[in-house]
Amino acid sequence: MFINIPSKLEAALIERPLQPWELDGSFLETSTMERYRAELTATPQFERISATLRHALTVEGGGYAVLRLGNLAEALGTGDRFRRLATAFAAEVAVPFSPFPKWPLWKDIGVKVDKDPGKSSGIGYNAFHMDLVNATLPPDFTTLLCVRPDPLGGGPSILSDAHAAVARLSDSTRALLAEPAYHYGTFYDLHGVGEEYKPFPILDGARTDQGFVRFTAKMLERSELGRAHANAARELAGELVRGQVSFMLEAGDYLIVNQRRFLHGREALYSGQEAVPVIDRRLLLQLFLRTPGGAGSTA
Ligand SMILES: O=C(O)CCC(=O)C(=O)O
Ligand SMILES: [Fe+2]
Repeated sequence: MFINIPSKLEAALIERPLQPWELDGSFLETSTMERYRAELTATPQFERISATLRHALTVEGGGYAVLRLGNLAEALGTGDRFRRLATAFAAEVAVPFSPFPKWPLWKDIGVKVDKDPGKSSGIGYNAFHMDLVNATLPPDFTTLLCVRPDPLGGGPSILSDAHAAVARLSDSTRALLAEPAYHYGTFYDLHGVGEEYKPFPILDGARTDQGFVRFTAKMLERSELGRAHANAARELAGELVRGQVSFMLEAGDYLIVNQRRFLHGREALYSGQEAVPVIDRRLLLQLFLRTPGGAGSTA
């Protein structure tokens, strides 16, 4: 689901700089959200685009969207003015927050050639996952703002409908996935996402069309799992790949993913990243959102 910004709205957004944001702990302050909303509601068609965005993220079968902010990035640069606008769009969906006390609201995801290639900012295949999978209250939405795509042309994003993938599995596989037999990663000094969840079930049981599918295919390689549970998780990983869509994020594209619906990942960057100067490498900015009053609310 790609959402273009009408040129009249682009022109109005370029003319109307937003004020810096304020934080209340790790969450965007309510007064900032109200101020941004009041400013942008006065621009032509903003409310229509905002409604289109929310619809794409919550409609049956939906769960992700790409706002095409490339012309705005070109006009404003990718510094504060542009980030405030992206923050204002994000705030139309839910409350922006940073779970990492040491990071600003937007976290850089660059390219590190010596990191585990399959992890965030690595150069390899970043397998299907949800962000903060081992927290009791993962962010409702994860968002990625593309500042620079891979100059060598690699790294398309991948998305897959998690509940559709689960629905294609057998009852016995689903029963294994509903057992608290899975674990992944470390949990240290995180805000606004609850407690460490270890071990966790991938499925919440009851209904398959709601709630998180608490999954990361990275655990297949990096966590020690029992054989039957690992096989069930591997089957789910296979179905996610079978149902995937993939597309390249361009400069200024803003991908928003409803973590209760879709899982995300990224294909490998093109080989030869070592030869690309750090300042020219792919760069994304990541921001998380919390639905106020939702199951995950801590505000
Ligand atoms: O690099 C990407 O496109 C995805 C990164 C990602 O999913 C993450 O860091 O959690
Ligand atoms: Fe991610």
